[in-house]
Amino acid sequence: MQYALYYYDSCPFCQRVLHALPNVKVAVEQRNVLKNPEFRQQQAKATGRTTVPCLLIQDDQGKEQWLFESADIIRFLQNQ
Ligand SMILES: N[C@@H](CCC(=O)N[C@@H](CS)C(=O)NCC(=O)O)C(=O)O
Repeated sequence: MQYALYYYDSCPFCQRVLHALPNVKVAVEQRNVLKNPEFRQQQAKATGRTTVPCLLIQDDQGKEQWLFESADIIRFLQNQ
């Protein structure tokens, strides 16, 4: 599995997730959607939304799942 967090720095909900990352057991790539508009476009194309934080979960077959809501993202990552 691979994980990528779509976020930007001034978003307080993103900060909540970012602060939780050091305490989870999986590696999460950080994708700043303001510094890299390509990430924002990817998320918008796949989900129809630009809301952050958003976690991209990719399984070993490349199948994608996108998860919104900071509390749900933190809970999900803590269970991995
Ligand atoms: N309830 C959501 C709130 C997320 C939220 O409001 N994010 C704001 C940034 S702080 C946002 O992306 N707003 C723009 C949009 O929804 O397109 C969470 O906890 O993740």
